Amino acid sequence: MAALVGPTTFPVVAVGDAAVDLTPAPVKDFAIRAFGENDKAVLVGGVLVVLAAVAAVIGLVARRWLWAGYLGFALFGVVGVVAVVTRPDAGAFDAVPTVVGVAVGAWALGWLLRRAVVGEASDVRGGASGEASDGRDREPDEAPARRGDAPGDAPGEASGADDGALPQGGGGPGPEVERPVVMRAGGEAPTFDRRRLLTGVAGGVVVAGAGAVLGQQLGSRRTVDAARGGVTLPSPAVAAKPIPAGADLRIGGLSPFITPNKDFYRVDTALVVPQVDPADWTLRIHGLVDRPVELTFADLLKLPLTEADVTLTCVSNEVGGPYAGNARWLGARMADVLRSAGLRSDADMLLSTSADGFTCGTPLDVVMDGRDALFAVAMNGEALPVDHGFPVRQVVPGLYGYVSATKWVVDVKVTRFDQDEAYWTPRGWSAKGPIKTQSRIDVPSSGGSLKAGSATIAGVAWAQHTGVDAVEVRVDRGQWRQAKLAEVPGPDTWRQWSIDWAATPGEHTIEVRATDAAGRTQTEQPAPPAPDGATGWHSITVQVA
Ligand SMILES: Nc1nc2c(c(=O)[nH]1)N[C@H]1C(S)=C(S)[C@@H](COP(=O)(O)O)O[C@H]1N2
Ligand SMILES: [Mo]
Repeated sequence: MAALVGPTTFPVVAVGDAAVDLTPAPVKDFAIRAFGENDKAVLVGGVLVVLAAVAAVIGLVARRWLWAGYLGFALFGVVGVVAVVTRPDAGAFDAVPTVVGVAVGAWALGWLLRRAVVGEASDVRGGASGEASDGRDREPDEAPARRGDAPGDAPGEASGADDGALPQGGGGPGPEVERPVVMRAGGEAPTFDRRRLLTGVAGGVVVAGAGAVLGQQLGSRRTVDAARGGVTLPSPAVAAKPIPAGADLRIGGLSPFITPNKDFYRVDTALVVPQVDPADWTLRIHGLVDRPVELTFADLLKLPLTEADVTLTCVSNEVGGPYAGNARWLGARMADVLRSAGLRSDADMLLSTSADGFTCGTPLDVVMDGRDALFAVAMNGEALPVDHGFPVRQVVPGLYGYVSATKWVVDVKVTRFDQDEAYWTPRGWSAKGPIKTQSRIDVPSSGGSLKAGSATIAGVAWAQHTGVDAVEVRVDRGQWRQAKLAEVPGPDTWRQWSIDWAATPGEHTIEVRATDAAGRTQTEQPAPPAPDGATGWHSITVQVA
């Protein structure tokens, strides 16, 4: 997509993205579970740690054989270029930042070595301690003893990633630092000055960091933020049902009925969020249709828009997990747009693609059955936040996000499940992902403690597009008791529930289960998120004193 300044043209991101795509599903699951929404920071950190380690090795080698250092950079560059140009949204042009980066790196290597090698007694270090020949001993071998981000300790320990680059460039443990590297004609044997090397590296890191920050500022982010601020949302042709006053029980610690945008969970494969300028955005509908359609953002805003309250949930959510959120969406009905293209009768799947190449496969019959499946432009009264898909994303009540909720959507191919496959399908997740009924205890918090006496147990339950009809709670495997249900505007949102409890001192286990409007009660049988969503009852333990 030429319309985008692709973040994946940056090699760190491209290598990270490639790592995301190549990671086996179980490892990815582990990462999502272990690091949650920080998994991206961990991954980028891991790539940087590996980079720093490789750079350190190149630096050490280059002190002996400068040509080997340059060769190292070249190999490095090849890895970066391959990672960048094999990204789904890449063109040959995208290799430029990597090539420039490697060239600058190679130049910096030469410069640093020249800077660090001190030949003459009269060198610039001067000052009180004039005798230069021992200048190198000024910093004894307190080798960069900061923290031991061991090279090769990939993603796991990224916390020190930022500092990693700095000390490592200074070379390894002491003795080696004393050894002259580059011979000069005549005069004294040159010496290797660690301080000059380190200050050079530090200067380089500062310049590079400032450059990166500046690049971000100048880049697309600013344009897109401005464009987002400039969006005027049309009023809906079909307004959402008013939210009943009793939809929010207003209990401390209980998830509010509407999740504020800033608190809404985020799950996607994007290491750097795609910055899509609505002025350049188009949505192409093609494939098994009579008349392919291409819509601009302005076109989309001119369509009659529908407003709907819909709870999104992620298939990766563990029982009791946080990957669920409820928002008011505004968007064009997917069914209207698709119908205008003329659907062929043999189609059964929509393969949607995001600006960064993620794909998603959605059952066509679900989108066409009259529910509020939207090409959404707004979330809780504002243009979609960039993290949540600006300028346009899909929202389909009743389907997990990975098979329905494409953010930054730019392309919809009308196709067949037996002909196309979406991103997660070959990675161990089911091709179809209807949401499984779930209930969650928000208060008291799991593992928490409370005072004996009258207490409130409360949470949310969801069975999107069917609706929640009952929630039951039991303590210490006693009798199931019916919880009080909050009101809901329809079947597509989660439903708050609460129940009073006379808490007695000691440790207690609280369990919850929901029954949907079709009379199906959640199964007790635990299942992990993969391949099509976790099952089982949410259970917590609390201490009452
Ligand atoms: N472009 C893109 N859209 C995506 C994804 C993604 O990885 N890339 N992930 C999906 C998944 S798995 C979920 S659960 C929802 C989450 O939407 P949110 O981040 O707005 O909560 O987005 C969906 N849309
Ligand atoms: Mo998801």
